[in-house]
Amino acid sequence: MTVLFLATGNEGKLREFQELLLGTGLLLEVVDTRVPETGDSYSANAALKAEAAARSRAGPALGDDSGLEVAALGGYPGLLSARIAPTQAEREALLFERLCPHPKPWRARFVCLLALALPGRPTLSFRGEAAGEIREPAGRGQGFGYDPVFWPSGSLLSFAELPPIEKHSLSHRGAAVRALLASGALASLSRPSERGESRR
Ligand code: ITT
Repeated sequence: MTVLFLATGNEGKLREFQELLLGTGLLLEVVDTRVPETGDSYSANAALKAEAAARSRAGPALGDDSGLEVAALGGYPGLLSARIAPTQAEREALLFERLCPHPKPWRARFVCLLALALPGRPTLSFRGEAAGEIREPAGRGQGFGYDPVFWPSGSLLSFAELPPIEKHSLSHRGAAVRALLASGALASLSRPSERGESRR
């Protein structure tokens, strides 16, 4: 089985990648790189994470940089989504404090940039987005991060309340992983015998 390293310290992301990559024949192994996210874009930060993991393990690695962008706040917290306050409860409190003066609906989107670093080859990048709105939290204790306060467009449930398979069908991460799978870049990692091809 081919090992694919995943550069993350976020358990919620790990669980989602395990679910999204089920059936690909790839074995995910976490590398907590803790690289400083000094890039000025999701794409740059995702590449920093993936390349650090690929370098340290000398193998193919994925990095995910994602964020929540609220239209009325000019895209805040965006790149800073994980860093506007020390705990998730404080991040949400800050978000609602800023949103309070603005009329509802509070339109927002999640963005996910996925970098695939392959030793000796250029890093590839895949993007996914999910449109929706911010509402009072529902489904606390389920999902992760901002899931309880985000309702994808057309859904009666928050990301936290949706069964994982339904979240994946609507989510920014699900879309980025589908783009990655469609590119064929992962298929090229597994050995021919694992792809069902006969050896000569
Ligand atoms: P890494 O170790 O992978 O960098 P992180 O939590 O620091 O983990 P980011 O820098 O990409 O991740 O920050 C993304 C922020 O957005 C972070 O607070 C996440 O919890 C949140 N987030 C990303 N995807 C999410 C999702 O699907 N649902 C809820 N919150 C999400």
